[in-house]
Amino acid sequence: MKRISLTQYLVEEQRQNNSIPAELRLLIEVVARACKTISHAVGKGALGEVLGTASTENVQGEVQKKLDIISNEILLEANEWGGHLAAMASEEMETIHKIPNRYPKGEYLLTFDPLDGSSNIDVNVSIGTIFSVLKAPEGMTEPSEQDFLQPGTRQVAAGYAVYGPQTMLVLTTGNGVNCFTLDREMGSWVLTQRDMQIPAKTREFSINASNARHWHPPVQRYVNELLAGDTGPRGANFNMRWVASMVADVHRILNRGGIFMYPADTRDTSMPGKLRLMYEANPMAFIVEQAGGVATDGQQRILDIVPTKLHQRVPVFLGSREEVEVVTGYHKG
Ligand code: AHM
Ligand code: MG
Repeated sequence: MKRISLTQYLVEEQRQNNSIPAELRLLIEVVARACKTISHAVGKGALGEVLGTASTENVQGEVQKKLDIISNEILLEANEWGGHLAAMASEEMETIHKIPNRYPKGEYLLTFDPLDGSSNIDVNVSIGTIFSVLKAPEGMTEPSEQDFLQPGTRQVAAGYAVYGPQTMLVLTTGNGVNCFTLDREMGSWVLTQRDMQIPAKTREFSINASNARHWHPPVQRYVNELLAGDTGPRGANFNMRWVASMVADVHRILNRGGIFMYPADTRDTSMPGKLRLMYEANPMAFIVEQAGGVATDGQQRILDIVPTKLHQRVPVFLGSREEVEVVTGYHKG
């Protein structure tokens, strides 16, 4: 079988669809290379002294893991010097990171969750990196946080890497979703799945059920109906899976369907859900829609939300079209 590398895919995509100009290709390749480095560190585990907790907290008040910090550094360093970016923003940094003056600046903005699924790092369960690419607003001279606050519909690329039994990179530039597997011996990304499609129907759902008592009525109703199985109102049995790494749950859904939910709940109204819009919900929503799925916050399409804060949180319902429509309908009703 002829192997198609990430570089060849990006070059051919530009030739055919004019959708990946050279600077964007460079950006994607640099992010992919950084993910390779992170994958290597993840794979070393205790041998690389990368496991365990650092003595710091991030802007969300979460204790940082050593790998959170290492992965953030790897992405920053890899992306600083190429001339393709104006600034970056990360789950692990309170404010935006401007490209230092010693390097040329480009027209793109990059946001990322450097190491998603932090609670799984030390127990050798799949984790990942999520990223989103925006264009800097026309005429921007000095990048500010405000320049990042664009709705997800403006993303020009998004993707995630999952560090599991295999390391994979799933990418969209707005023309479908493709998956690349890391050939660890050769050190190259090889195209292994073209045009991924999420089945519209599913019998599998994904939610952290330990929060059930805090859920709002539409989520209670929806999940209770699924749990009632073939004698309940849905007339079918549903299976449940929760990895607690969004990358791994979304990756499963891309491959065999399913619905992923991280709703807002009654605990803290200032915290609508757990996941962050700019570098978790938006890139995943872009990928899911490009694969024929749906992503909402219960009320509206995630990609239409106009962000007001860099680290804004949103409720997330995404995956197979029919199920996301049911639970979104319950919210609207
Ligand atoms: P993180 O970015 O700090 O790792 O948090 C996000 C993760 C998601 O990957 C996952 O879906 C969720 O948090 C799991 O949350 P919980 O621990 O409530 O199950
Ligand atoms: Mg995360």
